[in-house]
Parts: sequence; structure tokens; C-alpha cells
Amino acid sequence: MQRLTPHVTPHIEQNFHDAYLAVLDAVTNHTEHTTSSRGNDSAELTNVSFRIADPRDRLPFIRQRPVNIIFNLAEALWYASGRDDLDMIGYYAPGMAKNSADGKTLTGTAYGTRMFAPDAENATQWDRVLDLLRSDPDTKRAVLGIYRPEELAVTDNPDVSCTISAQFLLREGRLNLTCYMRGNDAYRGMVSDVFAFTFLQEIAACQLGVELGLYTHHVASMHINDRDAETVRRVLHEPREPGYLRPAFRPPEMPAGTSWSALEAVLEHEEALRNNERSHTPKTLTETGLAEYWQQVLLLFEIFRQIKHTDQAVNPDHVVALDPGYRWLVTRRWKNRMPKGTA
Ligand code: 5HM
Repeated sequence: MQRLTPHVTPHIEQNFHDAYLAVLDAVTNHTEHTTSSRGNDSAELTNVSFRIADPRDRLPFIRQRPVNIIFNLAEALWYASGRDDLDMIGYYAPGMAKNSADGKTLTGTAYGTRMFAPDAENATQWDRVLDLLRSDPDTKRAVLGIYRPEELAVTDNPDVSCTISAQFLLREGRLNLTCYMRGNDAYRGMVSDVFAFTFLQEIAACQLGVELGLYTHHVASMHINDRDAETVRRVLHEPREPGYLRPAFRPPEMPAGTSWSALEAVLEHEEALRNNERSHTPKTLTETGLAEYWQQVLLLFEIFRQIKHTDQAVNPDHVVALDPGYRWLVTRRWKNRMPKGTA
């Protein structure tokens, strides 16, 4: 673990589960301001930062709030493929359509277009930043800019990027990532933002062939909307219940050799499953030739296909084949679609 100077660097948590609860507690019990902007009344704490020692341990396991792991993975892959379409992301989160000005695409939220879409010289920010890290490992310039000043020039823009930028620091052979956000919904948005950025951090570490370092999250306006305040109180109560044991799972590790071609293959399967053009079984997944890590991602997308495109309970063989942490989340999140004996 890296040495930190107390008081001037943010608190370090081992995993996002602990950081999530710490932030929810801080915003709830140490509210600095009550704000009302664009129809959202919220409790706000400004300039909140934390660090996570293991960025792979990126999922909170909370019974009151089993997070949507399938959406989290889809969104991270949507970013990594440089897309901005609702076709893909709206299938996993229909509610995102309300942030689209044209009903087809997202602007501010489509972070992938800033990081992965080729520019006039056919290079991406991602490639330039990774090349810089290869040629000058101690660089302080490996910044992926996300927020664009032009976003405020659009009248009533429904979707202005919440993330300003993300910066890699390669130190002692470990790849650290720092994410800077102008605003973050601590209860909802933060879960998917930390998931996606730590996932991209892991992809970058694979591509550079280095170890994962720390993940750091800096947010100017950390807030909880009033409509979520009561649920957040219940979430905060959970670890205080008698006999509480924090569910702990070993986080799956992305295979070191993960390349763009592996990600492209995953995305091809994802699209076919999303369009219900094909289905998978644990056996057909092993036949794809993809690493076990990516088979698990596709197994989650297959389970979501069954949830979206059929009205039957999910196939028990598929539930049993899930990684234990994913199974914990899926069986709680989609309780009413689980086969008997698994919910
Ligand atoms: O008024 P404003 O543009 O800030 O409303 C968007 C709100 O969505 C943010 O304040 C934040 O609460 C939430 N959000 C988030 O937490 C939005 C995005 C999309 O960029 C995000 N995380 N990634």
C-alpha cells in the first residue's frame, strides 16, 4: 500500500462498499447546504474525496440496495466503445432517455465519445494518454478531458457532463486513476461512475501491462436528493443491525491480456443478446473462446435477455453458473424473476 500524508490527502478505504457508506453517512449527517436546482432538492456536502485501495472491489453489497451490476457493466462497455446511442444504454436503463435532447443520443453523459472516438487525425484521447504513459511513465499529463465548455452554450441542456476529467498517474509500476467531478449524486450516480472509471482503469492497466494502483474520487458537489433520503437512512442502518455481516466476495480480475479485440467480441455478443437474436448457455459461453471473466459478463447479459425478452423465471443453470458476487446482486435485484430456491 502507498504511504499517505495524513490531513492533506483523502481518506483511504479498502473497497468501494466502505467508501460508499462513508460518503452516504457524511452527506446525510454532515450536510453543509440544502440546494434546489433543476427540480432536484438535495442535501449537499462540498469537496468530498476518497481513495480506494483495491479498485477491483468496486461494488457495494447492500441488501437495501442491490446495485444493477448488469447496467454497470453495460455502461462501462458503452463508454469503452465510444458510443453515444440510446439504443444500447437505453435497453439497460430506459430512464436515461429523459436526458436525451433528440431521443436518440446522449451528449454530456456519453463520456466514451470524449475518450474513445477518433479525432481528425484518427487518434483517440485514450491512445494518446496511454502512449504518453509508455514514453514518459512519470508524466503528469495523462489527462482524459471529459467536460466541454460548449455544453453550457446549449440552452436548457438536459445532459451536461458531471465528470470533468480523469487522470492517470503511473507510479512505482502501478496505475492510479483520479477522477474529478463537478457534481455527483452520492446514492445513485456515484455507484455507476466509480464502477465505470475503475473498470476503465483496469482496462488501461491490462493494456499497459502494469499493476493496478489506487482509485481516487474528487467531487465538488456531493449530494443526496431529498426523494432518496429515507432509503439512504435505511441503507445506513443496515450495518448497525444485530448480527450484521458484510457480504464479502473476491472481485473477479480482468485477464492481463485483455485487448480491444476481446472487448469487440464481447460487444458483438452483447448486441446479439440485446436484440434477442441469439441466446447463450454456460456451455456455449465456454465455446466462445473468451476468458472466463468475459464469459461471466456475457452470462449477465444473457440473464438480462431472459428478463427483458421473456416472462419466465431465469434459467436456474445460468444463475448457478454466476460468479458468487454477481449472483448475490442478481438474485436480490431481480428477486421476482429468479427460479425457485435461488431468491
Ligand atoms: O443539474 P445537473 O446537470 O448537475 O444534474 C445532473 C445530476 O445528475 C448531477 O448533479 C448528479 O447528481 C447526477 N449525475 C451523476 O451523479 C449525472 C451524471 C451524468 O454525467 C453522472 N453522475 N455521471
